[in-house]
Amino acid sequence: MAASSLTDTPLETHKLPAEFLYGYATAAYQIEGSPAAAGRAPSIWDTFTHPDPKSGIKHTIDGLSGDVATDSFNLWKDDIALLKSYGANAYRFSLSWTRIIDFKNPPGEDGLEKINEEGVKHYRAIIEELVREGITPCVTLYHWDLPQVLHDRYGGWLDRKIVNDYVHYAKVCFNAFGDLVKHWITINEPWVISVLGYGQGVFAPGRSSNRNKSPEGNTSTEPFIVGHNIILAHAYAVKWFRENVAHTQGGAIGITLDTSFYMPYNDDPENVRAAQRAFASRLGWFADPIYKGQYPASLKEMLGTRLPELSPEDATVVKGSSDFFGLNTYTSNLVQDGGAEELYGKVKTGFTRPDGSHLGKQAHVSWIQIYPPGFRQLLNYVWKTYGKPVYVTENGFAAKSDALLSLPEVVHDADRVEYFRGYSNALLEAVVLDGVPVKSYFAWSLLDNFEWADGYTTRFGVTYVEYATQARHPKDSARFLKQWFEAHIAN
Ligand code: PNW
Repeated sequence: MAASSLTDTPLETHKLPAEFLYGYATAAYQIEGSPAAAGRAPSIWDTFTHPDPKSGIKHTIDGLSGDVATDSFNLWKDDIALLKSYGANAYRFSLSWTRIIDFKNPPGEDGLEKINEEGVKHYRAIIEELVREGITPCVTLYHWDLPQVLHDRYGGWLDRKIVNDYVHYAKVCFNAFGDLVKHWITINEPWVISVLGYGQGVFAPGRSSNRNKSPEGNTSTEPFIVGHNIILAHAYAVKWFRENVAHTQGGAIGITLDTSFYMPYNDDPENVRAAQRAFASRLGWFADPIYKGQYPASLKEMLGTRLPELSPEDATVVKGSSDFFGLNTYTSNLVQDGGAEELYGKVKTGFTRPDGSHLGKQAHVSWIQIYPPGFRQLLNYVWKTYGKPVYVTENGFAAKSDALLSLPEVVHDADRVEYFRGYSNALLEAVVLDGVPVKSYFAWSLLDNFEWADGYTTRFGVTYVEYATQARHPKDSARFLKQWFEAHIAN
């Protein structure tokens, strides 16, 4: 490490490379609304957010769904204009599987549904507009909106049959958009899908292994089966891409994984090992097979036969199946040994140091505090451990003020500015001082939007959305990021 901090040399000598991608991220179900438009069929998130009213169950805090969201199915041109006004040169968004493939009609003899041309046309228009505006489209194929039909047919991610359906969908997207799209993300956050969807049951499809403990009192195998099938679906789609698209159309393809930075609570060896286990359970579970060809030893040891085996044939497809390391990260955690929950590697995580101080400012959500040094260390950890260029595909903050204030004060999101100031400088330090090849930074999110189980009560946007009118109001954080990246990307 040449210098320990950027303040050792003048700031203007430090720049990100000219081709660095700076922009914002969103996801289809969180912004689009219009669930039935252009021939779209329901996903598991539509079902999850509309439970039978007689049951009295609510899966979102405010009881609301993504039916309207930020109405971006209709307002996408306004969204692109916003991106432009924020100086973004890239946009990460996801496609809705059930708008692109026609799940309203039965499958053909091959068991696969046909293309829904209307849906393809919709996304084609968005992608063309982005390219016209000089904004690089970075497309996520799967951001949690599994076709309900496939969940009903064979259990969705619980069955290996999903690999065939996912690859079919991916092929359709590569063929339809691959002339313009050169950055593909296969799947967003397998850990969240597996653990929150099939372990804790707080996300769709709401399956909780707590209801289904094995005789030893362990959590069930479902999250690990789901995780396994996600890895395979990703890898077989990439195999097809490389064999059929890469040579003619070019482009990079990879997966996005999510993690916090895990630090031992103190130097007690038990806690040092616990932090390693936390990484193995959150990140290594997916990253080790994909970048190294096998599951982490600590996970195999903890789960025994409940962790599916990666067959030699699959392992050759899985190993090396990501051109880059897509990273979503929001915070850091202090880790202590203990805790029964296998899904978290049997550790306890927190933000409070032994002396009682906190890592940083608390977000509106319980799981985030501001700790920029952890971001720099995480970028170093990922690069050293997995050896691939890093695309930061999400990073962001839900400020308390967003939930408390109303217009016009709410756009002065000082806490979010503090977060982005710290994290952007940490990114720069990782790149210019530590030599970590970071290729992109996508802030989460372009807009306040449907924040999954939090409904609309949690706002991550750099743009305030008045949901009654869909009016968009740029927050101070949008101005901050625009200026920061203007100053720190080389010409
Ligand atoms: C990510 N956790 O989800 C998703 O990719 C986004 O869709 C989401 O809106 C954003 O982060 C903010 O939450 C996560 O509990 C959800 O650790 C939960 C966790 C992490 C990421």
